[in-house]
Amino acid sequence: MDEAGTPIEEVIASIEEAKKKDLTYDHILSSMCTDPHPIAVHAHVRFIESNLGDSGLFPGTKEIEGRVIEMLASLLNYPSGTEPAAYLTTGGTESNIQAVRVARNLKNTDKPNIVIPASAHFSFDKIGDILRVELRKADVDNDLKVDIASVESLIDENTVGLVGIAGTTEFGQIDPIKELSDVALREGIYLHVDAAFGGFVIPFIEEKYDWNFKVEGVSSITIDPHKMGMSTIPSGGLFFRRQEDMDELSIDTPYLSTKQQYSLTGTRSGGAAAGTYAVLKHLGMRGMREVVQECIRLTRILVEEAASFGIYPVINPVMNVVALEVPDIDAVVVGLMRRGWRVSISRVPRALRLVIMPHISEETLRLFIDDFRDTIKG
Ligand code: 0PR
Repeated sequence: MDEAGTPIEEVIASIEEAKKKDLTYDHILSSMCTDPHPIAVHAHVRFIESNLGDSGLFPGTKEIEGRVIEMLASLLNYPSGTEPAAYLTTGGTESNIQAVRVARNLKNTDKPNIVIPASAHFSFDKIGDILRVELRKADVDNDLKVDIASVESLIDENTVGLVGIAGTTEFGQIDPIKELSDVALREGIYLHVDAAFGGFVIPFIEEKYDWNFKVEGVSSITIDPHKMGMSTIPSGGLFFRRQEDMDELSIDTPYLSTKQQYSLTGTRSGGAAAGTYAVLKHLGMRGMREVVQECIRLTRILVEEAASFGIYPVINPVMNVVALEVPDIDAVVVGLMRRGWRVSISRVPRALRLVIMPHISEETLRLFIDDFRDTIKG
């Protein structure tokens, strides 16, 4: 740091320099985040100093967190009549860490392992390391859903939990949660569902899936408002079916205004909680459905248009994530980047991964399709 500090105008000029280097979302087809809704930004700024880590000082913010939890609980079919065991996290990574931490602590073993789909998000690789839990990766079938026989073959007496993904990061696929639940119930094992992305999509698409607390064996769920929920970052949600499971996370906080804490982080953004509340309250179910259905409509246009020049998806998209089989994929990605587009490549199989988020308009999508066609034709 400089001894003398810097005048405000110069500081602003310097942050604007950096801001210019950042991309705007409009040409980004690789992200699961999007422009937050303006009402979320307004609410976030209004609560910018609020710390949910010491919520006795911010009872209004705490109340808002409670209302967000109620709204998310209804998306998740949380058993009614009980106050949800849940809190707002910093996102999918924290939620997944905390869920696996509970699963590990509930079972008495020196050599804990969890069985996750090979398609799981890389946050689970961090979890394996942090929590010292062995990761056993189950195969996926031709539809890129986790294979139940493979899951069963990996379970042993040290298995502390199973994981299913409702909306995989790379393909937007939904694992057979009901079948995983049957295995979990039969074997008496904890089941966590990672719906970080899908949690805000599945309730609003036409096809119906078993994926949430309606499925008896589901112990906990991750759902992220800062992805398809159009909230500000960082906003994640973590829900437990049983309060006593969440109690495994409880830490005494003697000198704070509240006696105990469940979160992984200490200081916790009240702004993001307020932002999340504001956008969900404003849009309601109908507004969210419109947002999701527009993303799905555009996804279908993309798939149809790509087929017209001989490019097909690896799986028929379930949600607004498409992976396209493209010859000479690295060259195509470079070509698209030269034209200003940001796209990504899935791991297995390697395919052109595109996420059609709310920031993509039909006009933008059609410009992309034109550039994509040209790039493919070389
Ligand atoms: N679980 C699933 C299914 C996810 O897709 C993700 C993130 C996580 C957990 C972890 O969530 P947090 O990143 O909130 O901790 N999925 C995307 C990814 O990492 C997120 C993303 C967002 C990627 C914006 C790129 C980007 O520009 O691939």
